[in-house]
This record gives sequence, structure tokens and C-alpha cells, in this order.
Amino acid sequence: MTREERTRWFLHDRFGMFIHWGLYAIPARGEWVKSNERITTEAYQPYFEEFNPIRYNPREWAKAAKEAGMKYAVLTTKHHDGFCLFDSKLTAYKATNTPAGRDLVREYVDAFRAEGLAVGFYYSIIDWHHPDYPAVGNHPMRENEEYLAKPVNFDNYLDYMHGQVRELLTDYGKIDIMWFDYSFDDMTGEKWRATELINMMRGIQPHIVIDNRLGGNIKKREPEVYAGDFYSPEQIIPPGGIVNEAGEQIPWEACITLNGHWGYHATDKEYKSPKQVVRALVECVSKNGNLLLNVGPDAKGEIPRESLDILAEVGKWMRRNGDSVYGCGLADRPKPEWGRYTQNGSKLYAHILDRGIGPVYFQGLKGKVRKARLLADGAELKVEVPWMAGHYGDTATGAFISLPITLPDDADTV
Ligand code: FHN
Repeated sequence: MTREERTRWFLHDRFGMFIHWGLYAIPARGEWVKSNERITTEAYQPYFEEFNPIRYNPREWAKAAKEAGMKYAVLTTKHHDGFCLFDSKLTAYKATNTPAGRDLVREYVDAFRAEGLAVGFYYSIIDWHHPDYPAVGNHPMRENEEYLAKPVNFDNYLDYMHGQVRELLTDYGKIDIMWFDYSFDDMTGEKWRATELINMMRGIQPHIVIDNRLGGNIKKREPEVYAGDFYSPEQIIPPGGIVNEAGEQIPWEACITLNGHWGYHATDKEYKSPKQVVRALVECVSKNGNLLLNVGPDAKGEIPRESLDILAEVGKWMRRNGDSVYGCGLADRPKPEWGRYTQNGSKLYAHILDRGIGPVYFQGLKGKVRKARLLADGAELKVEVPWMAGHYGDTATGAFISLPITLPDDADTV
């Protein structure tokens, strides 16, 4: 399969849920707590012995994602702390050995598939728990002389990492996305035996969409086999979208948190508004990208109420305006002053984010608009040249569309 064939559904669906969940939900200070606070594996062990998310019901998560208009999800199967949410045969450091006593990934896969969402796995190639992973990068023990003196056999770790990826792609049915995280410094590409890894993966699930964080350069005309299927900007929407060296659009997905943390953080209440999320989604799609919006469930297994409320509001907008997102992408005309365009074939969607006064002016569309409708309620909109157009300055090539003075409360897409 070509990258274009693999990513066709991904570029159509545009909007997914990122889920960062694991032992770090107990300290509730974000997923980097072990590194940030230099916590040894021994000091982190109580979280393993305590982990029992009694209110974990992934069907509720899946319904929240579906109601928000999300079409796929990506769950951390293992984050940097090395704790596995799945029943790996290659380690005892897994959810089935905690008081939870269950394969949390299997329940996630079953629940999200039952709600009709595509299923993705996040897998950290960094591992702060495995004895043969070196104390490089932001490893919690990066300054511990005794720990640094221990010899490691990195190939043992790579055999483990490759083995777990094989388990994830063999034991849980059809998986739609593999989201690796992350290469850094010289820990990139073949340092992970990435070609071998990708070839193994494609042998098991040839359709699977893979991110670009194993390394390589996805923007090259001929990228490495492990450079991935999509570019993965984080906490930013790339100003000019993403193109390769030949100037060709390449698939990309911006991953963004709802507050300031990926993993659950009890005191971080700085949440984005629903309007900010909708605008971020529209901006991504207008630049041919996807939005992977993150939730960080708590130690009991529940998505924070603040996140659920935002998702519900976003879902209201998506129910009425989703046609301007799904199957849409970069428009064949420049960004207008008052907002953004998204386009699907001959249908142009105008996201009017800064309405200004008077009729909305569509540069270059004179005589080209067959009909205009307010997406939220289907109301007809008049395409007209106002009688006083002469007073409007240079408007010879444009079309004017008059919007109702009062719009349905979530309407800003025409
Ligand atoms: O270190 C991780 C971080 O915890 C989080 O998982 C993000 C999500 O894209 N990725 C890495 C930081 O780039």
C-alpha cells in the first residue's frame, strides 16, 4: 500500500482523541513526574502496587469522543515510565499485575471499535524502567553516578521494544495507527533498528498509519522507510501547513493538550475553551492537517469533568458544521481576512471567525457562487452586489454574502 492509500481515511476523518493514562495519574503531576522529580523505580513502585482504576469504563470514553465528533483515538499503551497498560508477555511491569488486574488496552480497543472509532496505539520507544535502556536524554537517573555506571545491553532493550510492538499488532486485531514517541539527539532511526521494526509492522498490519517519530525525514522526496506516514507537530499548528522538499502537501497531525499537561494533573485548570478547540480544528483542516486533542484520565479511570464539558460543546458545533471538517482540506484560494476556508471538491466552506461589518466579501468569487447556505441551520444566504458596492472600493472580482444579524449560537461556517 502507498502512503496515500494508507492515510486516505486518516485525512478524511481529521479529528481524534489522544489519551495519556498510566501510573503517573496517581501522583497527578503530569506524565513526566518520574523524570522531573528524579524518582527512582523503587520510589515509583508504590504507584504500581496501588493502581486500581475502579471507574475505568472505556465505553464512556469512546462515547465522549464520538459525541465530540472525533473519528479515531490513540491511547498510551506504554509511556516513558515503562508501565504497560496491556498484558505483555515480555514484562511483569503491566496493568494485569497491579490491583487493576485487567488488560486496559484490550478494553479500550473493544470499546472504541464498538463506537465505530478507528483505534490507535501510542508506544514510547523511550523507557525509564527497562534495565537495558540507557540513562540518556531526560532519564530520571541521568545524574545518578551509580546508576550511570551500570552496563546496559541496548540490543536487549531493542529486542524487548520490537517484541512488544509485535504483541500490540498481533494480539489486538486491526490497529489503525501506531504513534511512536520519540527520537532525540543520536537516538533516532537505525539506533532503534527502525527499518527492521517498520518491515515487521508492515508484515503484520500493512495498512497501519505510523507517525514520524522513529526518525528520518518525512519531508524528503524519498523519505526513509521509517520516516512515517504523517508529520506530528506538537502544541502548535504549523503556520504554513506542512509540505515536503518538492513543495507537495504531506499528511500531518497537530497534537494538543486541553490544559497544559498530557497526563492527569490535579491542579492544572488552565483549559482551552470550546471555541479555541473549534478554531484549532478549523485551522488544522484549512492547512490540510488533523487535530489530535488530548485527554488525561485520572487514577480512578475517569476523564476530567472539565475535559468532558469542552468535548460536549465541541460536539454541538461538529454536529452542525462537521461537513466543513470531514473530507475537507486546503482550499484552492488564499486565506480570507475574516477567517479560514476549508474545501471538499467543489464545496467551499467559509469559517467566518472575524465577521467585521456589512456583507462578507469573498475575493475572487464574483459569479462563481452557485448558492450559499448557513451550515448550522441550512438557511439560504443572499449572494449579492450591494447597491452601494461602488462605495466599497475595489470589489470588481468579489462576491458579497449577507449574513443574518443574529446567527444560530454556534454558527460561523457558511
Ligand atoms: O515526552 C512526550 C510527552 O510526554 C507526550 O507524550 C508528548 C505527546 O506528543 N510527546 C512527548 C513530548 O514530545
